[in-house]
Amino acid sequence: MFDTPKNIEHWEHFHGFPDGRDAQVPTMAQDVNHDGYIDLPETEPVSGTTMVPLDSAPEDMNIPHDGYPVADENGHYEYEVDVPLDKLQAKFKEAFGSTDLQLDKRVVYVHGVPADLKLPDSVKGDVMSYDAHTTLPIAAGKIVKA
Ligand SMILES: [Cu+2]
Repeated sequence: MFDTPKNIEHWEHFHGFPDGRDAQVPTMAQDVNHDGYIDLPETEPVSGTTMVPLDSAPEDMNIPHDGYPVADENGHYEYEVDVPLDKLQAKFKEAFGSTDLQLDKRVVYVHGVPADLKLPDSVKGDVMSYDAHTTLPIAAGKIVKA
């Protein structure tokens, strides 16, 4: 990733619908409260729910924690991890009732703006002890088969 907010951790996951609906990337149409931000709750109608973290151990499916990549001074980071697919599928089944990840129906989100960025109160997205600064989407992309 290039040009992300620098020196902070960036949560990233694939999001999707457990029922297999084809998730889409958000557009400005998702800014339903017209505050200029597409926050996490506003993404859900088109992109579904948070499913699998792209963190240090995706197979653990541990979403709210500090195991995500951290951008450097230039807002750059690289992320690559080998995932034991059998473990991920077992965990995915616990959460969503199927071992089928349906990657072609999912959308990848990257999140995270600096904690000192002033956000309007209308921006939502608290997850456990993390607030909207951590969960605010900064990028989204549809997964396509290479
Ligand atoms: Cu996410």
